[in-house]
Amino acid sequence: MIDSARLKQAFSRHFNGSASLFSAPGRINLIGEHTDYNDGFVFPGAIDLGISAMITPNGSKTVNLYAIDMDQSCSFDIESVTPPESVHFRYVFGVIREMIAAGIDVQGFDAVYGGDVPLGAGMSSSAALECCFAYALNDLFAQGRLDRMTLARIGQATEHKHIGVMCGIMDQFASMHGKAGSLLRLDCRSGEFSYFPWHPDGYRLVAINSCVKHELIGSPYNDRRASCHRVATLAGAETLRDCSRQTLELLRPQLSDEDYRRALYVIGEEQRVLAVCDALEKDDYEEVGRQMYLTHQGLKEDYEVSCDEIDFLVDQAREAGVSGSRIMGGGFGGCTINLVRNDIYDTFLEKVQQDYLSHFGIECKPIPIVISDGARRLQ
Ligand code: GAF
Repeated sequence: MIDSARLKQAFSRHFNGSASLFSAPGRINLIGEHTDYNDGFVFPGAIDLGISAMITPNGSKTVNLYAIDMDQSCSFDIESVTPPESVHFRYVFGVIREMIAAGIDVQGFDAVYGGDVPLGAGMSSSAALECCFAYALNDLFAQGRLDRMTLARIGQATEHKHIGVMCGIMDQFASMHGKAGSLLRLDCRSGEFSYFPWHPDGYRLVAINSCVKHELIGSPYNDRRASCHRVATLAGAETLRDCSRQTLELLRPQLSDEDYRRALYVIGEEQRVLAVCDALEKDDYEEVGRQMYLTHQGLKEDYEVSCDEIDFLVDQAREAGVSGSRIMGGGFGGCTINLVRNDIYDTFLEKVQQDYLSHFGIECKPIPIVISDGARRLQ
């Protein structure tokens, strides 16, 4: 997380008085990609990178924001329904609108914020920002009245209505419910979840940021969602959660090849999440890794959300004997998530960084994963 001394310094440069400190994390996802908006299962965990904010009510009707990482300021009236020009500030604007819609009497405030979760890397920097502000405003203006799931849904509604990304609930859910040392399995239909202690003896999780930026705003993510919806509707189901492989095969003559392959991936991914849960019960991390590679294959060939740089990183992992590797998050660049045996960890990371640089002329960045707590007040 960003150094709180840096936040405090920035706060006193821009505003007066003291403020409370809040933070919310980004996330990883072990398996269960693009299943959340299909009412399926996901397996995320919060990480030790995120967004922190110093916030104080200012007794007026004006919101004043300063984003450290961009060195940019923005002010707007709490009642304003005109979104700020900069997309970045629309996340906070959207959270405020959605909190007010949920009945919270949000008043003017001053805030300084920044973070260390890499932007556009598939680690949910935007969910961290939404959850940090949703948590803080709930604490400051509603005495914590809204529960964490409601706050997660406020973050999701912000994406839908103010950013234009029709995302599922996974990222905001993980940022709100994370627990140090545990992954979470969420049933996105019922909202039920359980914590899975994550102590893979002999293995480590590491993300590798390809440093190629994905852009979910615009159509590719929403197009995938629309494909899933078309197939589900044809199957007479609300979502693909209720569409079996057999039904998909029966419908195949009526589907475009693209829609067929999108649904094939999602239905397969549902099975893989359950297979990973079984493997974890037996501490069988080689099987967990095998399922991760299968997920990548599906995301690359059928869901088509990978890219050359990411495929290169996954191929390198396989060649080095890494137990599991796949693209993580929405796709179109970003990170791979890798399950690596301790004995090959250092040599793998050294070689993959060298090879990536000589192949693409870009540096990739390994990010060791530390499973951490969800959104919270720090001071
Ligand atoms: C993005 C979305 F925000 C999530 O809801 C999820 O669909 C993910 O892509 C893919 O699993 O992070």
